[in-house]
Amino acid sequence: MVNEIMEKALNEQLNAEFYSAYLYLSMAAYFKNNNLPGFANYMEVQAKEEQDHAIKFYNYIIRRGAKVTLTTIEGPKTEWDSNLEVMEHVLKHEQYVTSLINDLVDLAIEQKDHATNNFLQWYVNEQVEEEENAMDCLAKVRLAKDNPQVLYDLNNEFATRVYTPLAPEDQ
Ligand code: OFO
Repeated sequence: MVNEIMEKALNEQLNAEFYSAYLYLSMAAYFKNNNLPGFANYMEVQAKEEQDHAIKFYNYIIRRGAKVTLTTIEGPKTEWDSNLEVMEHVLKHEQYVTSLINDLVDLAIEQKDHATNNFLQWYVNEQVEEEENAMDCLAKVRLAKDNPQVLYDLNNEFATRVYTPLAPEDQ
């Protein structure tokens, strides 16, 4: 059982993960409209992964005998000034998500909810990867900024990203 304070916080993070999925889907649409289908593919895969992050919270809340409360998902930004601005936004967003996860861990410790703390460690590790990927993409897009050939190659590279669902034990 999780207490009401944890239940509320876990539901908020469930919503935040769906917001991340919305945000990345919005970025995918931006890239589609700007004739960068590889970039769009990268963001579509990212959006699917964010849905997995959300469903992992959903499953955990239910397993702990608490109530899932789905609420309105805020509409994300739909326009950016450049590819570079999108990638800067991705990194900033992932750093923000890391801060949300860290706050949740702090709360679980404060509430002496060791099971939830343990559950959240998956997200702590995931955020290391998320920030690393975002930094990597940003560095590549910086290189491509004034070089159409690099941009073309990068678009092809991003086209190869494939969605892999979470393993059943991680869902
Ligand atoms: Fe991008 O890691 Fe979840 O939100």
